[in-house]
Amino acid sequence: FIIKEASDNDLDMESLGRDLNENLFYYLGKSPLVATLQDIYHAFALTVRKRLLQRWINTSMAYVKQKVKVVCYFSAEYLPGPHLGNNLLNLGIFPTISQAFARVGANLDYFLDQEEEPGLGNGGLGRLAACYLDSLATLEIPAIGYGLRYEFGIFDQEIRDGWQAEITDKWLQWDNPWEIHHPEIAYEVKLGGCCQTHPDRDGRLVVHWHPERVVKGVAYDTPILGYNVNTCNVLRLWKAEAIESFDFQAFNKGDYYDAVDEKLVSENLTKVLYPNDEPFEGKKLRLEQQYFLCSCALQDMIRLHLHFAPNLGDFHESWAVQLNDTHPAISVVELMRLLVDERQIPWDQAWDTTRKVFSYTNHTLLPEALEKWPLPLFAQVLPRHLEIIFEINRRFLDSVRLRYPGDNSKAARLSLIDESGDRYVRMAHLACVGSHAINGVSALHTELLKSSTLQDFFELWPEKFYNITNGVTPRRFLALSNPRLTALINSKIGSDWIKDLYKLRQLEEFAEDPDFQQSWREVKLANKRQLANAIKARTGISVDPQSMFDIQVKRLHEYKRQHLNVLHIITLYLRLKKDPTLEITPRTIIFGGKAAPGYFMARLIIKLISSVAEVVNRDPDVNDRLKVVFFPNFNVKNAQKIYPAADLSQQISTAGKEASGTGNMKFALNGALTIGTLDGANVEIREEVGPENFFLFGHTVEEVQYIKAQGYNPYLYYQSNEHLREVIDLLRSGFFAHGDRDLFRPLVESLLYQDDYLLMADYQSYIERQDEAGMTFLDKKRWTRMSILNTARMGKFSSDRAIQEYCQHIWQVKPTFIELQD
Ligand code: 26W
Repeated sequence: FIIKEASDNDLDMESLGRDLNENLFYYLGKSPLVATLQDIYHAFALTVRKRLLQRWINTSMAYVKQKVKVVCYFSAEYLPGPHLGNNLLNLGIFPTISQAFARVGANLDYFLDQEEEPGLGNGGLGRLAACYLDSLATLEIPAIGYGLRYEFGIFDQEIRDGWQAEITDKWLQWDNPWEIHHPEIAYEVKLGGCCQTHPDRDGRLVVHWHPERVVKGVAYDTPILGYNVNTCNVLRLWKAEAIESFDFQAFNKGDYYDAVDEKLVSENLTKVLYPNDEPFEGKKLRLEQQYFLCSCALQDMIRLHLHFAPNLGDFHESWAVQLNDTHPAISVVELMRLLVDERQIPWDQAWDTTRKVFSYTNHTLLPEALEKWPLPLFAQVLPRHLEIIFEINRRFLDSVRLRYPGDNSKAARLSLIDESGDRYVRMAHLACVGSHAINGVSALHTELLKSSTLQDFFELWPEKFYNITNGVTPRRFLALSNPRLTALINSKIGSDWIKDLYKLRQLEEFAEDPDFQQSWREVKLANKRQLANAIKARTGISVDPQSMFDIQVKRLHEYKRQHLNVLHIITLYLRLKKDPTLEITPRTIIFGGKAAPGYFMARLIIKLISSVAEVVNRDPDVNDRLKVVFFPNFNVKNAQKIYPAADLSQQISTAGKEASGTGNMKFALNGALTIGTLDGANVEIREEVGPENFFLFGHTVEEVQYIKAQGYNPYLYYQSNEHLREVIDLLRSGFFAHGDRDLFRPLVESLLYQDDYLLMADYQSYIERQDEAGMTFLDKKRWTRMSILNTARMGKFSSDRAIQEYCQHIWQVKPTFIELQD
C-alpha cells in the first residue's frame, strides 16, 4: 500500500483549498452555503491536521529507523493554547493563508477565534510544558509529551457583581479536530486492593497485587509541529475508561446497572483538572490521576521499546523522562514495579535503570505546596507502591547512615517518609532519590533550593543539581501574537530571530533611531487600541490607548501581591482626590487571573480590584486619568492579546516566593518595561536588559529573612507612613464597599497584623518606583529606547535555550534531521 507522504506541494493554495472543501462536504456534511464560522474553522483545522499527520508519520518512522533516544516529558498539566494559528505559523503559510482569506472577503482572525483552547493546566507550570514541546519539535529533538486528557479543564471565569464565578470548561463540546483517538493504544491500570507474596516455580518470591479495580487508559494524540522544520512530535494524553470485562456483558438487570456504574466510576478519573495549585491538598482522586498518567505512559514506553529491542537492558539508553514537578513522581516507583514485579528484573539493575531514566524539575519553594500523601491514603490506593517505597527508603537510609554515622536527625530529614507526626510520603524526596538530575527554574530559585528546601539532598549529591532558567517560545509569544512588532523587527533584521532569539540584539543599533522609534510607538499604540476594544467588549469600560497600560496578569495568590498593586491605585486615587488638578501620568491598570475556587483571600482580592475599579472609574475628580480593569478569564488566548499591548509589566512577588515566572519574559519580549522585585527570573531579566532599563523595588531575599527573624511588625509601617495609613484607613472605612466595613476586613487585618508577604514593608519603595515609571513614561524617547532594549536583550529567555540546556546537561539527546519526501 502507499502512504501519501508529506511534500512541499501539500502546502500550495490549490491543495489546501481542495481539502478544505472536501472536509466541509464529506466530514461535516455541510455545503459552503450553510456552513457556519465554526464549520469552516473545523474543516480548515482538519486540513491543517492532515499536513501535520503526514509529517508526524514521517518523523516517527525516522525515529524508529535511526533508533534515537527519546525525551518523554511527564506533566499533569499542559496549556498549549489554540493550535490553528500556531500550526499555520510553523508550517510557514500564515501570510499566504491570511491573504487568501482576505481575497474572498473573509478575515482569518474570525476563524482563528472559533477555537476553544485546551485549558489542561492551572498556570505557569502547564504553559511551560507547552513551550517546551514547541521548542523540542523546533530543535528537532525526538520527544513525546505525556499527560491527561481532562474532560473539563480549568474553569472559565466570569465576574459577577465583582466576584469570580466559575463556569465549567466544555472544551470538547464541538469536537476536537486536533486529536486522534487511538482505542488500540490502551493499557490497564490497577488501583487499590492488597498484595500477596508467593514463591514461584524456582522458589523465588514473587509479589502479586490483587487490585480492587482496574481502569483502562486510552491514548489521544495531538501532533506538535516545530517551526520551519519537518519534525512533528506528539502530545499523548490519556483518557480513563472502563475495561471490557466490566462492560455491558452482563445479562441480568442488577449486573447491568453495576456495570454502568463501574463505567461511570472509571471515567471519573480523568473528568476534571484540579483547579488549585498551592497549597497542596491530599485528595484521593488526584493521587489516582497522577498514578494513572504515570502507569499509562511507562507501559506505553515499554511496549514501544520492546517493539524494537529484545529486552529492557538498554532502556535508559533509549529514553529520558523529565518529571514536571512531583505530580508524576510516582513513576519512579511504577517503573520499579514494572521492571521487578512484572518482568523479574533484579532490584539493583532495575534501580540503576530507573535513576538513569528520570530527572526532576522543582517549581516551587512554598512549603505548603510540597506534595506529601498521608500514608493510610497512599496504602489504600497504591498498596504495592508503598511496599516498594519502603524498600527504596530502607536502602537509601542505609547509605545515608554510612555517610553520616550516628546522625539520626539527618536520616529523618532525608527520609522518603515524614514521621514527625502523622506519617506521609514525601514526593519531592522520592523524586530526588529516583533521579540522576534535579533542577530549579531560575538562578535564584536553584540557589534557594540548594540552601533551604532541598539542602540535605544538595549536601548529599551536589553533582545532581542544575539550574535551568525557564524560557518561553518566541513563536507563539512574539511572531504569532504580535504580528505588527514582528513585521517591524523583520524589516530591520530579518526573521532569523524566530529560531535564534539572541539575534534580537541586532535591534540595539536602532534603539535611538527616530524613525524606528516612531514605528515602534505606532505598533504599541495599535496593539493597545486592539486591547482597548477587547476591554470595551468584555467589560464595558472605555480606556484611553494613549494612557500607560500597566498590567498584572497571572494566577491570584497572596505571594504574587495583586493587593500591593491595589494599594498603589488607592494611593494615586487619594492624590487626585486631594488635588484634582494634579498632573499625573494617565494610567490604565489592568488585572487578569483566576483564583483557586477554595482560596478565600484570592477571591476577595478579585472583589477588591472590582470594587476599587467601580469607584475610581466613575469618579469625576479622576476625570479618566486613572482607569482600573479586571479582564475576565485570563487564558492563553487572551494572554496573546494582552502581552503585546503592555507598557509596564508588574512582577511584584515577595522576594524568594516566585520560582521563576514566565509572564515576566513574555511582557519584556513584547517591549514592556518591568517594575519588579529581585525574585525568580526577574533577577536575570534585569541583568540582561541592564538595571537602567528595569524598575526595581522591594526587599531582597536576605532582607526578607532578616526582617522576619527580627520579628516583623507590619503595624509599625502603618503607624509611621502617613500615605500608607491613609490608604489603609480608606480601605477599612468601607469606602470601596458601599459603606460595608466588614467586606475587606479580613484583608486589612491580615495586612496590619500578619502580612506574611511583606506588603507593608515594600509599600514605600514600590510607590517610589511607580512614580519614577510614571515620570519616565512621559519622556517618549527615553521610554521607547528602554522598550526597544528590553526586546533586544530577551535572547536568553527563549525556551529553545532552556531546552538546549536540558538536552546537553540532563537528557544527553541530539537532534534528528527529518527530510520531507515527495
Ligand atoms: C499541589 C498542587 C500544585 C499544582 C501545581 C502545586 C503546584 C503546582 C505548580 C508547581 C504551580 C506552578 O505553576 N508553579 C509555577 O511554575 C512556573 C514554571 O516553572 C514558574 O515560572 C512559577 O514561578 C511557578 O509558580
